[in-house]
Amino acid sequence: MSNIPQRKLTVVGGGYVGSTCAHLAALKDLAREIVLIDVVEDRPQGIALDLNQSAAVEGFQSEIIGTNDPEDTYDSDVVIVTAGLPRKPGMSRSDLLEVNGGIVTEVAATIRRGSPDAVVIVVTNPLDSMVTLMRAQLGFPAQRVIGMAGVLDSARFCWFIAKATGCSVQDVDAMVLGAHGDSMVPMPTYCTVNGVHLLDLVSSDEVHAMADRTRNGGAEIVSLLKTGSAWYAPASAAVAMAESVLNDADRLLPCACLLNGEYGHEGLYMGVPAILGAGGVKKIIEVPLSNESRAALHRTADSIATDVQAMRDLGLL
Ligand code: TXD
Repeated sequence: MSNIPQRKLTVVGGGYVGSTCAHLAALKDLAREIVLIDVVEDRPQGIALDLNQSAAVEGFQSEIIGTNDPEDTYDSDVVIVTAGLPRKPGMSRSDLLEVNGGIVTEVAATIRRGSPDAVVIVVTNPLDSMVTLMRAQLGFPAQRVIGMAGVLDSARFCWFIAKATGCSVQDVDAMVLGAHGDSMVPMPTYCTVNGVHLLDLVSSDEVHAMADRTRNGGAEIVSLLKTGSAWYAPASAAVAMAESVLNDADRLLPCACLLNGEYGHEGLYMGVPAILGAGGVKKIIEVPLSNESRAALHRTADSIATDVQAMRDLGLL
């Protein structure tokens, strides 16, 4: 008899990110049932069988259910949405707007109908636009519709800091706010290695180089892979958010949240530090900003607003 909590997690999209989310969630025994749904026939069923057959070796008790039937996702506590096309080399995230907008609209209809109390974590790109669209289509309270980007972008920054300082990545804390795109805002003044300030460890030129590499982190992997985009770190980031919600862990994580005056913006989704627990976003944390970071956050907000307007022009919103 399973002794893990009676909870249901759905992962929409059984591609690279989605199947890795299901795997990580199972390894953490995050939910009794982990539903993996995709439109491609038999694929999620095959992945689920493969994952379930790893349970005997890994010792997890979650059961993965692979399906093409939206009804199997009903009554989910948390839904991670990864359905949609990834970037190809040379594409910007915004190039995915129209096609992924259609997919997100379709997925929202199923969630609204079958999982009206769920917390929804959007992963699909272009992230800030897709989470905006998801919220509009769902009509859920904003604290229950969150975008995943900041945890990933911060984790990338952490890795570069660990390499540059020669310190263990487990001691590195880094923060990246703003849009999930070229205008994202790495925050060096909030980066520490076990309390030691980053700028006391490396030169500001090195910090700028790492911040640039972080901004370009997704594209660097896209150009190496040739087809598709990153999936291991994105899945880790999405599952960390789901875990904080399902376990009511109150982790402070950078997430795309709907701003209501915070950071000088209203009605706009943007990456900001937030406390995530039962019910989703419990609180958005406002941190003091340098003039440079404030200006960069305004620029990032402008780029998100441009994409949101493009969705309106396409008739998606
Ligand atoms: O930081 C972030 N937010 C991101 C976002 C980091 C990495 C990847 N990011 C985006 O996630 C990426 O740009 C894509 O938009 C999504 C998914 O990336 P992934 O690499 O997993 O793409 P795949 O492997 O092509 O998988 C997408 C799956 C594929 O199996 C489709 O058949 C499925 O989505 N799909 C659907 N599933 C369910 N329902 C519908 N309607 C549907 N449409 C397509």
